[in-house]
Order: sequence, then structure tokens, then C-alpha cells
Amino acid sequence: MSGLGFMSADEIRSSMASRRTRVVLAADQKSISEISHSLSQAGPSICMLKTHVDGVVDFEYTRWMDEVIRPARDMGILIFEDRKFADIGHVSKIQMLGHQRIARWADIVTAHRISGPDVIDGIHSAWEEVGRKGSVLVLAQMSSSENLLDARYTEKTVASCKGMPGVCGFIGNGSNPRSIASLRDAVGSEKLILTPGINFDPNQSVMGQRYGHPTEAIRSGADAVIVGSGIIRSDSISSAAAQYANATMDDI
Ligand code: 6AU
Repeated sequence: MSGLGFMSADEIRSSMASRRTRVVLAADQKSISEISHSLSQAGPSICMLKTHVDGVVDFEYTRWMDEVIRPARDMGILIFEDRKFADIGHVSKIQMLGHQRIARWADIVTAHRISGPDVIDGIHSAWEEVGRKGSVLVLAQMSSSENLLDARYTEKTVASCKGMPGVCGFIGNGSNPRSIASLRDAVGSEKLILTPGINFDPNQSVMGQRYGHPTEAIRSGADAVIVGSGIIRSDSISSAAAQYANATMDDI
């Protein structure tokens, strides 16, 4: 549907390869200056910056572009808004173009498959409207305890989305290497798998999050790992990010 085309999994893989790290920073922070600081510290060790823009209490578009998006782009880091769209296609389009103007700056967004495949079209139609192209990661598994994305849901989600040109890949459960390996079997080699639920210390989990080790996740078939607390809650964001980056590249 998109006249501009889509950002492909290969384009994203080659961007990640040029960064020589498979770490996506989950900058789950409340202010623009905190996110900007984390980006400047972790930047050399990450391939993507993942945001939850609706959690930024002082959001202001011009500052967001100047202090977060432009510096990330200058470093060659892709921007990934983890909005988890799940509404009908038309509303997803409105949300992409709404207050935070996600379509103008995000290269990748997340979506649930629950509402039907039109959510993907709605998202791309927003990118098309602002003259940009991007891609969607669909949640096939989750890292949180007792989630309802069971094996049948995962199978149906992957089967219905892996052939879609507007989908670059899937979110998998990084806390469990066997889940990642079975997701990779279902997905095949073309599309990406990114896994949250990653921390060197599994005891750091709070509120039902579960954690696995970054090296295990990559060995089990993840293209990249998503790390939030393990980096942003550490004493040194730059050295923690470097340690996670090493764990995703060493001996693999
Ligand atoms: O490393 P953490 O636990 O501090 O943060 C994990 C990040 C958060 C979540 O919104 C996100 O990963 N996440 C997702 C994503 C990426 O969609 C899915 C999931 O199943 N679990 C999860 O934690 O920003």
C-alpha cells in the first residue's frame, strides 16, 4: 500500500551491523533530559533507542526532536517507539499522527496482532502521509509473567504476519531461551526477532517482569536484545551499555 515502500528487515540488520552491537536501549525515563543523557552515555554501545513517549511528562515536540531524535540520528541509531498499537487501523493512524507525532520521528513501532492485520496498514498510512517510511515489530510473545500470548497465539501471529512487507519482525520473550528458539523456528531467517526481558541479574525483576541473559538470547536466535533497567538503573550507563554490547557480540 505504501508508495514510499517499507523499511525492510535487511535494512535494519545492516544498520545494526554497522553499529557492531545488538543492544536496543529501553530508555524508560520520565523526562527529555534524562533520555537525552542516557542516549549520550549509552550511544556508542547501542543500535536502537526504544522510547515510551507517552511516559515523558515534559514532552514538547521541538525539544524532543532537538535533544533526542537528532542526536540519535547523527549517531546512526534507529528510533523505536514502543507504543504497542492495538486498535483498529484507522485509529492507529490517528495515534501515529497525534500529539507526539510519532510518524515524524519513529523508524520502528510495535503493534499487537489482537485487533487484526489492519493495524499494520493504519500505521504505514501515517508514515506515508508524512513522507517517511518505517516498519512494525509485532508482539508474538511477551516477557511478563502470566501473559495471555500462548503458543497458539504466537503461532497464528507469526503465520499471519511474517509475509507482510510492512512487518520487519517480532518481539519475543527474552527471559526464556527455549521460547526464543521456537519463535525463530516459526519465523524463519528473514524477519527480525528482538527480545526484552534481558538483564545480567535475574533478581532485578519487578512487577512480573522476567529476565534472561543477553548472550543466551542471541545464541537462541534473537537479532537484538532490549535492555532497560540493566543499563539505565546502573551506576554507570556508559559502562553497563558496553558490557551488554560485549555480551551480544562476544563468541557468538
Ligand atoms: O529491561 P526492563 O525490564 O527495564 O525494560 C524492558 C522494556 C520495557 C518494556 O516496555 C519492553 O521492554 N517490553 C516489551 C516490548 C519491547 O515491547 C515486550 C515485553 O514482552 N516485555 C517488555 O519488557 O520498555
